[in-house]
Amino acid sequence: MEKLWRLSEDKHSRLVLALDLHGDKEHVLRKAKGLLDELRDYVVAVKVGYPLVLTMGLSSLEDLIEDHHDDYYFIADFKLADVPHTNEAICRLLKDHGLDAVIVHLFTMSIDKISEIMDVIGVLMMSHPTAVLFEKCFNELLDYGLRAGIKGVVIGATKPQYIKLARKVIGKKLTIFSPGIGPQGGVPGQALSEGADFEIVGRLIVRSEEPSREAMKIVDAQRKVIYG
Ligand code: O7M
Repeated sequence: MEKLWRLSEDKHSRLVLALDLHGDKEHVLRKAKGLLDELRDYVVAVKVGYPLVLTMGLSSLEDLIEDHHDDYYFIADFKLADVPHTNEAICRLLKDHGLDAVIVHLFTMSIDKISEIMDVIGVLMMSHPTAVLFEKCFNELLDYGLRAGIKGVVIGATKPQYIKLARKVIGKKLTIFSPGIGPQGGVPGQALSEGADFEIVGRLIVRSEEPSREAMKIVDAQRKVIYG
């Protein structure tokens, strides 16, 4: 994850944008491009998922990534959960389309080879209240992820006790990404103070009238935690 950490150090930011846009295709194309043009001083990585890709199409996404390849680390959030050879085929295609990292589920125990293709981030603890199976399997999922060569994990900002626990177990071995800030209840900077490395933020920024002002406020809160 050298690219991610290099961008983070250059920008003094730990902000990952969840580019969760859908609706009218032309509007989404304009909005996505506008946000990436506007947020490059504050946002380090961009997470793209099904709503965006199913709206804009893969070739438009490829163009967007090509235009901003040096500004952001691009994360494909398709939460892969297939058999090994299908996961591998998907990752090769994602890599060919310019993505830097992929988010996968760990419980299928089918991701061993994909860490050779691109950076892999495993879902360890989801942010919604009913994600109780993750709590039951926390240690096993983390242990498998480490053995499979993942580089990062996702732990919801709404579950701070698991951020703390994971950090204690893994030390500096993995990068922790934490979503669930704003509408889901997390407060900017709080997950970092519990031990997370990056905060994933969607609606707070993409639905704001002033996205760069919102991003700046979040990064200010993060800087207070990181630099004091
Ligand atoms: O800031 P929000 O709530 O608008 O968006 C949060 C983003 O993080 C959105 O893209 C979700 O799909 C994602 N997310 C969670 O909200 N909770 C999780 O537990 C996991 C994710 C995620 O990104 O998983 C990889």
